[in-house]
Amino acid sequence: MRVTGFPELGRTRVMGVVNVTPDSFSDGGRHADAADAVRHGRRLLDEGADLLDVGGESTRPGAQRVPEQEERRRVLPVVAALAASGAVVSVDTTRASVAVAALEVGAQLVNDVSGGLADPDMLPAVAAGAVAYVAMHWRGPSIDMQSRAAYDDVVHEVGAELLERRAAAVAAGIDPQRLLLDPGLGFGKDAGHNWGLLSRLPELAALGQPLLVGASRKAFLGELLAAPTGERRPTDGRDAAGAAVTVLAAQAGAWAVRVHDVRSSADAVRVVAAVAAAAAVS
Ligand code: PMM
Repeated sequence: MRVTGFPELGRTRVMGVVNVTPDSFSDGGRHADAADAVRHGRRLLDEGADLLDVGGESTRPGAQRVPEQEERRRVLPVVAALAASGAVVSVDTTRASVAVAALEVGAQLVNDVSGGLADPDMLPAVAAGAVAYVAMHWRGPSIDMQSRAAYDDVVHEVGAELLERRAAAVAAGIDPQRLLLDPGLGFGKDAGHNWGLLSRLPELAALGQPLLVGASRKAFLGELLAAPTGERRPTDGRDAAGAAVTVLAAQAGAWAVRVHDVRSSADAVRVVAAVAAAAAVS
């Protein structure tokens, strides 16, 4: 599926995560220093990332908001340095002001986990910037989002709520050709909801917008891979499962997967594309 401003690759893209946060659940603290974060981003590019998602505010369940000035201080130098070296950079923020500042220093995509719900200025700002926008499914701030994890039919409800965000984005002037949707695995969803969404990705793809899927290192993978004692597999032991989700997402035609371990997903999307190409000629 084409997104204006991005060349056709014939396969799912790999978005490498660069969290510049002291408290993100999966890699928090490792790249809190700007120079470290830039080095990490360059390493992810070497490992096959097609684009980098730079974020300065943790969204893990229970997380508190980061003040705007602090978010800017964390994110902008990293976006600027990576964009200046030729990387395609996405900014992971729910604040319009941070998104606009990131676009000014070279970001090409805005990844908003709130789908425009956290900041009323976000959708008009993205429309004015004429860049790609990821609207993720979200039912409220991280501090108490798991209290909203109640669905009769998770795929149906997430799909309907994503279509509402699409309508709002288009009404604000965002070009549908630049709009991506994301089911928001783990955001106001328990493990069963996440597996339900992954089991029916083609229905989400049928909403008609390119999809981004982010399962990397999330708690539901840790629960699946728990030790016999019941202890969840730690985040750094979840990457093979993450690559398996990448295969599922790529087979469903996702535009991109958002991952911490780039190499395994970069390989996985190429395997899926090779099989698809072989199927097309056989
Ligand atoms: N997950 C996280 C952060 N940002 N953005 C999108 N579009 N989709 C996601 O699933 C998503 C996201 C949380 O993960 P992290 O704290 O490891 O970055």
